Amino acid sequence: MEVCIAILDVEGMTCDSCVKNIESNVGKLPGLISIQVTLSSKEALVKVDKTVISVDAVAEKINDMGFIATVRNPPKDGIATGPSSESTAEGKEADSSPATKGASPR
Ligand SMILES: [Cu+2]
Repeated sequence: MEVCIAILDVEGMTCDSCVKNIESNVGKLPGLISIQVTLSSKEALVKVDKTVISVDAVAEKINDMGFIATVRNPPKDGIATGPSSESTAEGKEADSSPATKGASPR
């Protein structure tokens, strides 16, 4: 069991029964640990066992019900964090080579 928590943006909810509807339908999915839908902020806090079900599948289920659900924080797959880690590695390389060159002449 591997717990994954994600926030989904859910468009199209108009009242409290939409919220109940999503919570009860999505709550039946195997692997779903908990779902908490907030009407005012149009979001759903979803906790799943990702060895059983993906967050994307939960979003799909909500879409099937006539809403528009998008995953706000995609589960870590390494792609989203690429640019920031790349710039850090570059900075370290640029730092270390001038330091070694500068140290030997003196
Ligand atoms: Cu409604």
